[in-house]
Amino acid sequence: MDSFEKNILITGGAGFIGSHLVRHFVRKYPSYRIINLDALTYAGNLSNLRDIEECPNYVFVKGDICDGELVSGLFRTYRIDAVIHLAAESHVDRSVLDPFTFARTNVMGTLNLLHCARTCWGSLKEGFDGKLFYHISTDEVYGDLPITRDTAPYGESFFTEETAYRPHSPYSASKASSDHFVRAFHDTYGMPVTITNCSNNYGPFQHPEKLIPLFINNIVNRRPLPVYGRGENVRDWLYVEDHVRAIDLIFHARRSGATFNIGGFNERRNIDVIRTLISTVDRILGRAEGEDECLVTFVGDRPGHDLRYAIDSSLLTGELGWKCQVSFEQGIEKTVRWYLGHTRWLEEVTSGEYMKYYDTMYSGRK
Ligand code: NAD
Ligand code: TDX
Repeated sequence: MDSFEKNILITGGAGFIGSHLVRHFVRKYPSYRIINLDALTYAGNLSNLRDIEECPNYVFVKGDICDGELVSGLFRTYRIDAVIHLAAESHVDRSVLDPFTFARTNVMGTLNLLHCARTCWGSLKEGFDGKLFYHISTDEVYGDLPITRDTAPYGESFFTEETAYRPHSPYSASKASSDHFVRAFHDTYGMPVTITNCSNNYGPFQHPEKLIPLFINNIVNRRPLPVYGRGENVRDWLYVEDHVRAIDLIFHARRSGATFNIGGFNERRNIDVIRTLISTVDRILGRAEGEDECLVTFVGDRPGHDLRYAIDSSLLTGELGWKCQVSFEQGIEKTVRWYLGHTRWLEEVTSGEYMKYYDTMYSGRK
């Protein structure tokens, strides 16, 4: 049990970013034991991690971050040294329909993890020495930015680590609240914490409720592409593996109390992202150029739709030397090819079939 150099609790490791992070840590750091705690909601899928599930430094636990007894038990059993907390309800549209679920998981779940960490670490001789609670958060906590130019970057202003919080959606309000709790545990109890606020991720294993995988799937199947409003909203896109490399660097930098913004300086209007997806899918499938442009369907806007996100990540690039390695063009090519090659995964996720499978296979498995 204690032969591992570090025991790291990663929450939400069966989700999109979490599964990339778990794989990265399990493979790159065989001396760390990774304990993946995930409730396997509709967004969690263990087939994202099939290639590492037999690794000796990997443990999966199906459970809810709101369950105090379970989480405290994990801290004791595995002598957790660090938490990288990703488990969350993550889809803005769902938060509009059901804000309570977002408050429960994102706010109360985070508070429960903090409380268990504090209680467990506080009872040790060494206290908080060598410990870290790292919270993975979003740029959406800062609200949105104006669009003042017609070409990228679409405005003069960017979110920095000093930007005041001004969340608009129930999702971003819940993430903002959880960030505040994490900082409160640092300021009040001296818990070593780090927070990162990242822009929109994309890549393999992202749930097809989100823009990029949803639209790839719809283009392939020639279904309408529901563009909210006029498609003029701007997002700052980052390939998921670049995010994971940033998390690795920041985790090991151990800057207690620090916040870093993570973004690719890669702003795109939604409509331009959609046109890139159409041309990429059509080219790879050998369809005539522009053939699927007719699928674009402008629909009613998302309530409270944030206009523009743009991250200034110069603190991270300057202080820790992080650099985005995958360009948007490369990332989209890899992502489209991945989804085209994983139609069974997409079918399982869209039909909910994977959840039935894991209910029987994994419930109670540790
Ligand atoms: P996701 O929805 O793909 O995955 C979330 C995971 O959390 C799922 O595996 C789910 O089963 C698990 N989960 C949900 N509720 C849980 C609970 N109560 N207990 C235990 N597990 C639970 O999300 P994602 O896109 O991978 O995002 C991961 C984290 O990164 C989130 O905290 C999100 O706010 C943050 N983030 C995401 C993005 C993005 O673009 N996707 C950008 C910045 C920050
Ligand atoms: O069908 C759609 N049509 C559409 O026009 C969908 C699903 C989205 N959109 C628009 C809304 C946004 O402007 O595309 C943009 C991206 O939408 P999402 O993929 O839902 O992402 P977003 O709302 O920007 O939030 C994402 O990035 C920040 C993640 O879901 C969050 O978890 C993360 O914190």
